[in-house]
Amino acid sequence: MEGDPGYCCGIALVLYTCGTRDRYGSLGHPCGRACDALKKAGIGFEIKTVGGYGLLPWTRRGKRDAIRELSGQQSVPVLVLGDGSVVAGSGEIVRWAKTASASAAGG
Ligand SMILES: N[C@@H](CCC(=O)N[C@@H](CS)C(=O)NCC(=O)O)C(=O)O
Repeated sequence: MEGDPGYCCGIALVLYTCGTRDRYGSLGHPCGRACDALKKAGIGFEIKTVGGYGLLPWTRRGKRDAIRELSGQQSVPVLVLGDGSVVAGSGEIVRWAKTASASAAGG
């Protein structure tokens, strides 16, 4: 969305999550927490899910290659900004969302 922090060159933000997507954010699910923070900050984004489960490593085979290429590790959430830069991990994404919304508000 034009005007959103992180939106660049006609490209929206993409948040890679596990199959649980944006659910259980307030209950501490990392992908849900990242989604909650972006929504609270009024930042538009598209969710793309990746397959596989950490507890069943063989289920991830070939399904986290894009995440590894983007972030050098294979866990999600991973946020890709419109200019191609990458914010990895729920804590970093929450921090980025707070800072981005504060700067958009002129603070
Ligand atoms: N410390 C990380 C943990 C993230 C995490 O555990 N993500 C899960 C999905 S919600 C995951 O990708 N686990 C590893 C896996 O499924 O391979 C964060 O808070 O971002």
